[in-house]
Amino acid sequence: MERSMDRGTNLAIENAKALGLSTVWDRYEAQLPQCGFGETGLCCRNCMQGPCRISPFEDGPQRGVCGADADVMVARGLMRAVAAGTASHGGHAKHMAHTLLMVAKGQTGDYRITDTEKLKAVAERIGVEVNGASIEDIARGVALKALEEFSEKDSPLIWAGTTITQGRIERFSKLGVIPTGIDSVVSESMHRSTYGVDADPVNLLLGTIKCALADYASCHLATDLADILFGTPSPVKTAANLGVLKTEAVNIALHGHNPLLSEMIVQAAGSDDLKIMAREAGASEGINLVGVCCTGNEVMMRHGIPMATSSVSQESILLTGALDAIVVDYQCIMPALSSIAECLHTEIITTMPIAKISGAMHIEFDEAHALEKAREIIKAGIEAFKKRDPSRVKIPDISSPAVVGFSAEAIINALSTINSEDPLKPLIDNIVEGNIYGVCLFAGCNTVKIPQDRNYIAMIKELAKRNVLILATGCASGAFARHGFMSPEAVDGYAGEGLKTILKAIGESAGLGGPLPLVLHMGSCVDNTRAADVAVAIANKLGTDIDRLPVVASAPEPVTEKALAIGTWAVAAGLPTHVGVVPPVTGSRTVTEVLTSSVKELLGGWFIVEPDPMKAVEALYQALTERRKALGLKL
Ligand code: SF4
Ligand code: MSK
Repeated sequence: MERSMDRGTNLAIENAKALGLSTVWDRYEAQLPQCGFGETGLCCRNCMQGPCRISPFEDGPQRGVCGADADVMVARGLMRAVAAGTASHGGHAKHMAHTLLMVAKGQTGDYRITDTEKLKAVAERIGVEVNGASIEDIARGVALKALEEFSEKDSPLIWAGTTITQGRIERFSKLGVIPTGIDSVVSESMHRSTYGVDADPVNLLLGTIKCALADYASCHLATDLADILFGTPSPVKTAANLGVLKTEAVNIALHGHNPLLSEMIVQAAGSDDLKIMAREAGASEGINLVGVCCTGNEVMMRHGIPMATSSVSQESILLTGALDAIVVDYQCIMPALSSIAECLHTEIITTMPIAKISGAMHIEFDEAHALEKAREIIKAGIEAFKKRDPSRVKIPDISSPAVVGFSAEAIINALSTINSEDPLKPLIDNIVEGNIYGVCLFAGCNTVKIPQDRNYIAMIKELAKRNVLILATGCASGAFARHGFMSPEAVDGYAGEGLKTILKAIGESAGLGGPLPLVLHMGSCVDNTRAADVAVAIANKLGTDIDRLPVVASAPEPVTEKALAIGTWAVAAGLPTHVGVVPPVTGSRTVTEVLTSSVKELLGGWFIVEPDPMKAVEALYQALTERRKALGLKL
């Protein structure tokens, strides 16, 4: 089976073969055929009377030992997956909030408030007094309110209630799915899906939506606090693919999710003594930082650090033989990195007490001494460089230029160069006229189950040709950036006439010296809420709700439980949401029917499950057309 559409990844796979090493694709093939019960969600291990399996055929068992049927089993499994995704984003967000509180209390000298305007805007939105208060007091107020979001309260989550439309709030209230605590809803989801609690599939699905809305709140919170601490992104030039590694530099990859760690490493890498140390070790070009996955997105959009690769191909960067260290925090880090590193000189450096990998070096990160720890990590990279075997270095000469960093604020700024009084007007006018037929947010991962990037490439070519404006986050951004779709140059090659005209007009008026890129990079996975902010602003301005706008979402190659959580809140927000891998729900007719059809009546959004990229384009385009028709817009 074809493994990747990325030439850089394919060359790295060749290196793996030559070295006798296995990659994620070999391990996937060794798993085939995968278990049909697991694939359809018909396997339960929620108690020790199991594992129980339900036969998809009539002649086998139709209930587990406790009596749970297929619908209950599948709905409970989905709820647990969404709870795990929410716990991950929640952990990330809580980490940010604790650090912001440390900054406000003066307990760390290494972090500071970078974007005071955003701090004030968030404070005002969530009801923290700004007038007459010092920056530290405002930061303390915001951090404390953020931390309060995690435990059970007697009021809705502020980060959900203050960032969505009134229409959504009313729908969620009617359905009883408004979350009142991020950690508490995760805990509630684990409780109600355990042995002998909730046995009503529809009730379980409503609980899953409630949990996903807590995921939305934690993502939004994480994005807000990252901007406050490290700055709100604005467009910056960079490059992507394995060719961003340098033979003559100490190459250090930043992988994982939370910018709290990577920002400090970026800062430390700029210090003269470490640069000299790298040169003295023989690296004439000093220290070269590159990004992977969502940490890669965070440092790419704030500092222009190039993106080497993304999720499924994370081993490839080691297989170049030129990576000296890879430093990780948490989420989406394959344990396999450590086995690959055993045969190469690369130092795998874990940093979080909750995310160690056996065989890796552990340098525990500590926000009170963040810069010192970052320097220690870089020094470990320089030491590893000394052990590099030059005869094994094979860096594919492949990289694509990209312009990244389109936060909601950056988009509004660019639009305000056309209409400073009413920045959204040019965007709305072009949607009305059909120059922009609709908007599609691409999110999510790469998976072994689809040749890497195949769906992204096929879908963007077709959607851009049909004048759909493309936004991207997470590893979707990595895919587009590695293939050159995140560059202004791609506009002429792929955009339809209407889209081309508007991207050129905005780019030139915003002083970018050319069009906006074909894909607007909005950041990491938690930054999907940046796209939601734009949709909410448009809906509010038009006095309507998100479920009426010609906006859709797609995760064409999803992997993680986090992707399921995000997909579920995208549906709850009212978006037709495509997934290109069939999630483990097809064992239940009820669950499948609710998610792909009847949820539309309740929330306006629904899941489109379609592995074929061209059929997915047709389904998304049809959804955009239906909405344009309903609004009376030009077709
Ligand atoms: Fe089997 Fe029910 Fe236990 Fe699940 S909870 S393992 S279905 S007995
Ligand atoms: S890193 S969740 S593989 S997008 Fe956010 Fe990429 Fe998916 Fe992880």
